[in-house]
Amino acid sequence: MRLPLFAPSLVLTALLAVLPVAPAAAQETLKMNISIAQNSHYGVAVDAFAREVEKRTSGRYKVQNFYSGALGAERESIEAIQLGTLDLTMTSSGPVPNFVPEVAILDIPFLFRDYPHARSTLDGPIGQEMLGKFSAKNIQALAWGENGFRHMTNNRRSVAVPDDLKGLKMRTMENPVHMQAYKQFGIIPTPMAFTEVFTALQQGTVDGQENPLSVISAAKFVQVQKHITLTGHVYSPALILMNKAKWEKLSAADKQAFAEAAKEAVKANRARIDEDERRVVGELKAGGMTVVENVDKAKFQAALQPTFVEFGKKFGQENIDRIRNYK
Ligand code: EAX
Repeated sequence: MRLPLFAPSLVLTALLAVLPVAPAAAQETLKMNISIAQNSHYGVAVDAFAREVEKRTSGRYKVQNFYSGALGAERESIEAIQLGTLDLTMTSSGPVPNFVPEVAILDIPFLFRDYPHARSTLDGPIGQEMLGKFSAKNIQALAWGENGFRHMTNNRRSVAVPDDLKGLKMRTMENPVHMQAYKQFGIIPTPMAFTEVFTALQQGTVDGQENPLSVISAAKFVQVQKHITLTGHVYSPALILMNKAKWEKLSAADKQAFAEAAKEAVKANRARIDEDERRVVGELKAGGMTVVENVDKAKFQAALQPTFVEFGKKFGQENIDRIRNYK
């Protein structure tokens, strides 16, 4: 059979339609990875970051976001940023002390009174000075973001007092400060990457976990956990990190653009947390979880007293007090 004469031109037209149009100016796409879902307090932040970077560099830089640990968990992301195989991440402070030990002081339980205290400390000289510590580790820390105050969930029992935590097998972050404190509670800490937690809870590898309401909601833990207690036992900061060589390559104006974009990201991040703090408890109750809301936090704090003495020696009590009393 003879092919109709117009066939080649049709093929050409079809091909042209699917070929991408070449960009007018040189353009670089940077990869950014987060370990939790797009519909989350990190998702809104990295989306805002991408939007602002593109806008503020007139499209010369684009940020392509990957969610739910598509390019790895948090520790892997930080390693990849050091190596330069990943450009950017927003991560909790969880695995960070393994890279920048000075920052571990922020992971001490009951260090911050409330959100305004934590935010103003991180935005002020204490937080800004700590951001500078990353550069010796081949990382440019663009900004402190936020993960939130962490609460305990589990499948064994409703936790009202610290003694109720004894013997619970809980997934913890790969964070030495958290693990030391949770042992003091009588918890059996099982460190693992966040990307493995849902399955571990579902299969009963661990009884519980602890995370801010924003994470508990984004990860749909209501499907695999029965009890939550609003212990608010530790504030969990987050960070926007970038490969240092990529940062150094930016012009002064582009550095400014990235820094401003990071600020916008943090705004979106904190606004979503404020909203989650109002919304999520209702969502968990509606999903069938028992919620212990009125917690005698002083009891939980008192239970950690021996650990606080240890932390005082390790980090310097005056450094801890400087943060505790920051106004
Ligand atoms: O960064 O690992 C964790 O529990 C973190 O809080 C979570 O992934 C968000």
